[in-house]
Amino acid sequence: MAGVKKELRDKGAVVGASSCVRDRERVSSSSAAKEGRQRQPAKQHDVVVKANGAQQTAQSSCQSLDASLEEEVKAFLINEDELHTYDDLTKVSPVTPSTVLKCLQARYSAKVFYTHAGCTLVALNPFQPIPHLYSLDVMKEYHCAPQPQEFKPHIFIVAEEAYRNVQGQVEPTNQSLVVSGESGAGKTWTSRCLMKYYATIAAPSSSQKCQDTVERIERRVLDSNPIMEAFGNASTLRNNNSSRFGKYIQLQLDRSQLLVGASVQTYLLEKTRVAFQAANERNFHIFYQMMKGATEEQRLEWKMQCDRQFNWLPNADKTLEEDCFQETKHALEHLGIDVDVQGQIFRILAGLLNLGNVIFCPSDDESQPCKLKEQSRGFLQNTADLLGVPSEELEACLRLRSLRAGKQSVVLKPCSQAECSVRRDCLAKLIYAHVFDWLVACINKSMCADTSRWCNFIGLLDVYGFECFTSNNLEQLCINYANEKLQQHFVAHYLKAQQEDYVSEGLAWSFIQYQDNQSCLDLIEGSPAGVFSLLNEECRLNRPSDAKQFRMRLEKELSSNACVSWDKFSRQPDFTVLHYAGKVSYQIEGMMEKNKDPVPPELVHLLQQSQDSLLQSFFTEHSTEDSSGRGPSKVVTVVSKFKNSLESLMKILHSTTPHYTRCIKPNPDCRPLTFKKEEVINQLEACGIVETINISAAGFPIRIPYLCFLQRYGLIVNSKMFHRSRGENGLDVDKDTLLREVTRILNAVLRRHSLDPCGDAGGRTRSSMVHCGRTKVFMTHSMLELLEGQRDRERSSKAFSIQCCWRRHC
Ligand code: AOV
Ligand code: MG
Repeated sequence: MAGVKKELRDKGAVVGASSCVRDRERVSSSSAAKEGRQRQPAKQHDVVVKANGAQQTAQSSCQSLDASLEEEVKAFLINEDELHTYDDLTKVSPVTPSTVLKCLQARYSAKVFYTHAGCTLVALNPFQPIPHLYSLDVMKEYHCAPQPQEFKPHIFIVAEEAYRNVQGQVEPTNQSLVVSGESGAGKTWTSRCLMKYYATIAAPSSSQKCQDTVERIERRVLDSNPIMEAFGNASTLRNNNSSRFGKYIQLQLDRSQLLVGASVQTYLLEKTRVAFQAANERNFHIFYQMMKGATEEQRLEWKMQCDRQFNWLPNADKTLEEDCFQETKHALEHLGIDVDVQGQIFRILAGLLNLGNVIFCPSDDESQPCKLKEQSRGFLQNTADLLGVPSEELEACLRLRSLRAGKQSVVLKPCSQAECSVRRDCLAKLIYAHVFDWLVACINKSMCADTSRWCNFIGLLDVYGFECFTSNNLEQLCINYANEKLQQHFVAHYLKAQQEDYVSEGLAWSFIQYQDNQSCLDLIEGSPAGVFSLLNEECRLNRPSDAKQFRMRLEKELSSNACVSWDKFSRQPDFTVLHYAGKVSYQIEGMMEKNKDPVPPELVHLLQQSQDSLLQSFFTEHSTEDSSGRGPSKVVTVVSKFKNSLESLMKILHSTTPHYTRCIKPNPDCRPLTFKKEEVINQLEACGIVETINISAAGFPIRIPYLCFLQRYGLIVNSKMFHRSRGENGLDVDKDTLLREVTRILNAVLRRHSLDPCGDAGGRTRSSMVHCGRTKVFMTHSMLELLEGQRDRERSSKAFSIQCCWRRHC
């Protein structure tokens, strides 16, 4: 079937670019038996799409469910023992949030974690390792199957479909696997599985020459995970291994579909975490890994003795699986970062931990800069030693601000206690962000193949999931904005596009209501009145930021948008956004500063003098152009940068064929095998799963232009037009004639399968399997299979008669 789809696609047909290849069920009873599945009820939404008047003759008038099937549906719904057998939520009937929920719950109890939802795969997080679910044998099984869609739903079906989609194209068609879901739902886990899958199945066999290089690449690709997770993930209230950055990995494939390289693009690391961790949360894993995994010698060198308490290392006693220093070190080594360079990185990070213990206290004399707490002096010295800078200069940078007085002279102004702490935190964030970016650059250098070696890619998107804490600030606004963008991409791609195509093709469509999140996006990114633009404007004014004033401004400018609300009684100025996934209140205090993210030039200057060659290289003139904070024209705010990077990501996503996986977190406490209905239904509704199911169930994933249809299937009725259309002069007939011929072919096939074109037979009416639009034939996969089967039979019988004729001649 993959080959057929490829051929059709080359001719401009849309052949289930989505993964909704699930309605092939009733065509062959043998395949149902093979799957060991029960015969499932026909789709309730067979009745949703109706042909317009002009094409009514070519359509079936039978739109209702077969009575006996209806009985079956009812019986099915009552018989809850069977619920877990439904592999595709589009087959649950009727599709309502409650039936979908029941089905998912039944499957979860039966330890079945994947379920199709039309064009989307729903993945429920088991919160415990499931032995054998992702083993090498399972991978091979899905990869080698002629039709993996017929196997149990699995993330490997999505992976395999994307892989075959790339393979089948004449024109390169890149693929994207978009994994979404809220924090802790299982996105990163799923991305890891996908990477393992491709690193396994896209590897060349041992007999191939390039084995050495490719094996190295596979290993590097996989090794990028523990590194990025160690430096970019942390334990939050929602997830012990929460991604604090977004990533899009492109797996580069050569002409033979082999993995030859990869590149990774990251999005907005939550660097504030290095200097601030909310109650019961932790810093990035790497710090804990160092603390737990260092040898005595290293501890001494890094000034991280066991009895030391570090302010920026809270909850160090929590034991997490993520604390695996050895694995991180091995991965770094495999990516070409040798032990010496690793030592440099760890020294820098140890410097940051020591910096966190540098505390200031107000000076007795107001004209004097505030002082260092006495206990902090040792930590300041440690920091200076580890960062390779003179401790007096480090102290001066933290306590004194230089101001230009006239053209030449510079005046040093003492900083307040609060300002000193801000400068300290800023230094830590600045350094950590550079370490992270440098690592990503190293990973890319080590994995990326030369452009001449690869021609297609499969992209894996794993961003931080939707978040709502008791206190939310700019970080959450950015994270949730990213999720809104992805939701819009999903809505635009599947829901809108499907419906609009039906309408433009003249098929009347009873529109299914779906939640469009455009107004929420307008609220955040709209210009000139949107939270981001107003925030930027406020930051440009270069005056001390006032949260209350800004809150008033927001209210004045944005109150017409229904997605924002204001709590007049809140103690802190805030605003509440109604996101597609729920309401979130954002604190305004501190938002402006975070958006400006100013870097005192003295800090950059200090680091440029560092004796540590690695640290110094991060701050060469060239690499600090944008971050030095010199001159207002150069300052690009955090939200502007983030918005731009997301726009580039969206452009890439739009240029690829997307495949969606929705991860669902079945309970808020990450407890194994615990299914909380309330929690699940909120996520299903928020991400539009129910609407997706409705549309997919009612829809026709395959669309073939008439001429292309005639050229492929005309031989079934020995059409004269078919022969002409394939001849040198092509075919020159009007649309109506073409439509009549197409209808003739469809009727012939349906009759041969005892499916009355104008009536109801065998539970499937023609109208539920195929429709003729203005320029294309719309059909289900079942119909495609019937046509293909018939075409094959015609071709072999013709080949047989030619052979006989040839033998007679001989
Ligand atoms: P996330 O990526 O969606 O959250 P993760 O992928 O980190 O969530 O998953 C959270 C935890 O759930 C993991 O650490 C595993 O313990 C468990 N888990 C997820 N999927 C599976 C699975 N298929 N089998 C077994 N355990 C699983 V965030 O990054 O916070 O948005 O920012
Ligand atoms: Mg994650």
